Amino acid sequence: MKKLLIVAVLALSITAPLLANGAKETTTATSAETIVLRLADNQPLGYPTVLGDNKFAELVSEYSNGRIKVEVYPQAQLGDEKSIIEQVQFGGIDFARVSISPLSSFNTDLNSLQMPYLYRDEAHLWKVLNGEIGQHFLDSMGDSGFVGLCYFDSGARSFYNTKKPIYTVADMKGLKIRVQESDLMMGLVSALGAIPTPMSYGDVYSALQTGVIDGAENNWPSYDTSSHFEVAKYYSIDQHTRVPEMIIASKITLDKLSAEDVAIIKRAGKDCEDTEIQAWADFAKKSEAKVRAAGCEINLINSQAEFAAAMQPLYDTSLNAEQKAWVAKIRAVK
Ligand code: GTR
Repeated sequence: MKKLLIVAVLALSITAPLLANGAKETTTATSAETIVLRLADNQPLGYPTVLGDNKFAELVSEYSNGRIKVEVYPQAQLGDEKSIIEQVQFGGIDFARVSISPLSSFNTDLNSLQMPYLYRDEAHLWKVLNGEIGQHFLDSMGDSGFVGLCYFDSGARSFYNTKKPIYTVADMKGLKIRVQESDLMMGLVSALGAIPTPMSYGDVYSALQTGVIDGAENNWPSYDTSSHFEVAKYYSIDQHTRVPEMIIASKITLDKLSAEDVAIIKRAGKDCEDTEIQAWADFAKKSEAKVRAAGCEINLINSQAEFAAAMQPLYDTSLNAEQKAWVAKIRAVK
């Protein structure tokens, strides 16, 4: 009897680590097979994307009658954004909510969706993402080992720094600006005469504090929740990019599931978008009010046209012919 127990325990400890990465299946005598999957996000609890992730998990559970459980790991618990993406690619993590900037290192076609001053406004962005173009880019993730499930809002990004307000392109000259790990973002900052420094999000606060960098760029909610506003108080609204975010699934994970379960996951992905978009609108307003009340010096740049003109060469240098054609299609959406 004792021997049997030991064998059982041993068997469990051998199979558990194998199953811990990717689809984890637990079977009990009475319940049907339960599938446990993990979703990573580098934003904190309560952040709009994490609320969207939680909705996704809730819907997956609801649509599968509790058979599929998605565990959400916020706050970069499973690693920084780049390493999360790599882990999803290799099936070590099942899902991640990520910005498409670092994701574009894995699928450069995504650059077409995040070019500077590409969208006329938020409404234009959502018309593109919710239409055929958006679907095309979700589907295009397959070649790099992902399945794109849905888009989340992340507003518009602007520059902030520790030194001075930015009004003109000349004001950017020589500033060391942290960028996400993305060639496009490197090029964008260089085009303004500043010095791009790629760095993971979690390292930016201390780099600003110690003067390793002079500034960075982000939307209101990230400027707020990262506490970067405490150490870089000049926020200059130039809104150079609107960078959609995505929930991606690991192709390796989804390939292990039944067609029915994949359909459940895709449906939950689509259906959780609205929760995040709603939460984003509220949160962005609150974050802006919070950083203003904290004494940040916030200004509008003099002319978006001047910034757009400086970045225009990127449309020639960082896109291939096919990607340029997608940009033209995006612009044509009315
Ligand atoms: C945020 C985004 C994060 C991360 C971060 C960054 O807006 O939600 O996923 O990409 O920006 O600048 O690294």
